[in-house]
Amino acid sequence: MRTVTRLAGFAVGLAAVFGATYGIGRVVDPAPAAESRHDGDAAHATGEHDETAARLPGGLLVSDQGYTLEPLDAPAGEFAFRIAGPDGRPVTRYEVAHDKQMHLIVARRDLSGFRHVHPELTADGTWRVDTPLTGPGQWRAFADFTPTGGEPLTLGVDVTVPGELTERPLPAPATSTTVDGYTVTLAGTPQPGRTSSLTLTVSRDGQPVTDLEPYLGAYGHLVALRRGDLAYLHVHPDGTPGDGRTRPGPAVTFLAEVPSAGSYRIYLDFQHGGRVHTAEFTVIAGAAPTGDAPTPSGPAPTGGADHGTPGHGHD
Ligand SMILES: [Cu+2]
Repeated sequence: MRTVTRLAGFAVGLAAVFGATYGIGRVVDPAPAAESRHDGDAAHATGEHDETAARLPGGLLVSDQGYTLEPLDAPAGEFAFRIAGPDGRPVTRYEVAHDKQMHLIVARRDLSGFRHVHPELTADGTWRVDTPLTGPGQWRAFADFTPTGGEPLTLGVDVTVPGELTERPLPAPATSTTVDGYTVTLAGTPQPGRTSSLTLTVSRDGQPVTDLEPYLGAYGHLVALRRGDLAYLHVHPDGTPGDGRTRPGPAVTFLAEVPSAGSYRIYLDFQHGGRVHTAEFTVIAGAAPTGDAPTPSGPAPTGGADHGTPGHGHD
């Protein structure tokens, strides 16, 4: 067990360095396809790394603004990490954002297995949580936090869980899915470079759900991960519970801006019946918008898994 843990930790280090370089290269390089032969030059082609980091989407860097995400050896069944601060010591003081000092989001690199959990902080600056890594594979862990005296940050690190790996294909884009007996529909398509409205509507047994419960200070939380590099976006709803205008469902509207065209997996956390549920969608940013009207959304190849009926989802 110890050996496995150490090996996994070593792999984490390698992946983290690679991930950071890759993220910088992607953004600095104006023409990735044409320039890809010059990988070796990309890292030192510019002295603007700080500016570059400021423009990057969240979650691509393991270390930013002096703060570094460090996974730690942990007993089986537990995930542990710390945030090293600019002085190299573990950070022990954090601001509360959305009811928590630390939001830990994990997903496999194939965008399956998403979990959003809240670790416990111990006095020495170690964060611990029952492991959300639910099976073998290459995982990305995102720590979303605000250190006291610092800016909000999302740092990301790769974590390998040994075992037989089954790569899951990204599900086809869809505007409806089901989870735990709820049907969730999505209206709106994110467009790169500008704010787009995404409205998610929750129903159960054909009835709109009008008594969503606040979860972390909102009726919904939306995380989007970009296919290919898992760039991270955390989007909050337009309106908060108790503001006099925001209703507890069935619709929750988010204002999202994605950093580029491409495929994204979006994850909606909402609470009802005392439990948190997560509805997942694949969306293609930059595609023709899907309006509020239930128009057929183009050719939409659904791989035969969807029968084309509203409200029908799978998995
Ligand atoms: Cu959270």
